Amino acid sequence: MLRTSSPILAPIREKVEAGERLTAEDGLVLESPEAPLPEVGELANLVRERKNGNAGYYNINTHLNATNICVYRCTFCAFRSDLRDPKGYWMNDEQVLARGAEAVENGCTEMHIVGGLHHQAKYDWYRKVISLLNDNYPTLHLKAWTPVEIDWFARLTKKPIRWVLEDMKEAGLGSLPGGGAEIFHPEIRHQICEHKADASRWFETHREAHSLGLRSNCTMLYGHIEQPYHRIDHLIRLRELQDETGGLQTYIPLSYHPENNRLGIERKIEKPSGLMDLRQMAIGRLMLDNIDHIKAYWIMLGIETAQISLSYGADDIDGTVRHELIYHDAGATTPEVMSVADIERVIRETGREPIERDTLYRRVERDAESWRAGEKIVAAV
Ligand code: V47
Ligand code: SF4
Repeated sequence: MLRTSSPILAPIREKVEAGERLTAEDGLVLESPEAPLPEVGELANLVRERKNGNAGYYNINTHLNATNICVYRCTFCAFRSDLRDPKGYWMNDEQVLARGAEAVENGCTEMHIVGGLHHQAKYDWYRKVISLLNDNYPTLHLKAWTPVEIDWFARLTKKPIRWVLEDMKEAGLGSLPGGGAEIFHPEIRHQICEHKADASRWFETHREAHSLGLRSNCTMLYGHIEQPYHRIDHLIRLRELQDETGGLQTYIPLSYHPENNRLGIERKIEKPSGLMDLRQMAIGRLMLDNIDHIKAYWIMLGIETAQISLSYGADDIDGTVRHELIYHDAGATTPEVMSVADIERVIRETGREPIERDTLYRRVERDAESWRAGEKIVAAV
């Protein structure tokens, strides 16, 4: 029995206890300052426990951003660079391969690959990033390209999204990360990333990926110029896709970071508070009743907030990570990498049992020299 007692949350508490789906109106109640955060968190924690027991998932992974040069100018982005900016870089085959070697050396099961849309790069260069890594390091799962990139490749090749995904899959693509979602509602999307793939292209990409047997993740970038109803609209759209395809593995709420980007510099938007971070974590868990996992990305949240998040709906804190740029360029002060011993300690301190998973949420079993992915960890829905 829960201890929640706030009248505004009573009808929601009844639904959560009965395992019933929450409506958009319920979502707006959860967003309201009158809904006490500890009680919202308690409800989310109930759902987390029901779905994932005492598990605290992590993986051993690394990031690759093979170029930061980008034709787009998203107003929240601190990572991108112009073509002639000294900060700009574009990796060659040797540099990409060196990252693969380093990843395998460090025991990684996953490489997270996203980046800019370079003005001069041809489609074949992006394909080669995948095929080079897959051919030389076949044990690495390549979680690569957001719908923004897949849409760009479709424009470059003048082919449908499905063709691009099939071709990338043949090259070695393993799954899609959750980025590029930002805020789907056009009132906000037009202001923060007006030219890149819109909501319908984002959904088309994930829908096609799922129909090809690829799994994917999803995100929401919150805490800038959006209102609560934009966030709830975003979550409901994700829930509808999941009802249709079942291909989304995890939801990652992304907290806006204001340094070195236009929203922060020109519009003076500040970083959301830790309380806002926890509320968004909990609301994600409560609204997305059909997605198995909620990720508290420690690089972005900070280790302490990621730990608390494991009692506010999250069951995963992402990976050991290495070479992260997107959040560090935008002001994140978290370490560049966490060792396996540290990540396990961080999870254990919260009372959860650390479980190493691969990208597809299969338990990873290791001996001294090698590892293998075991059975899929099935979350109770
Ligand atoms: O799409 C960019 C966001 C995303 C900022 O799938 C920013 O496992 C806050 O999607 N402040 C990329 N957010 C990161 C991402 C991700 C991260 C970890 C795991 C997974 C996964 C996916 O980062 C972008 C954008 O929404 N972003 N700049 C910023 N200044
Ligand atoms: Fe380019 Fe992605 Fe940054 Fe937008 S968020 S400017 S698409 S790198």
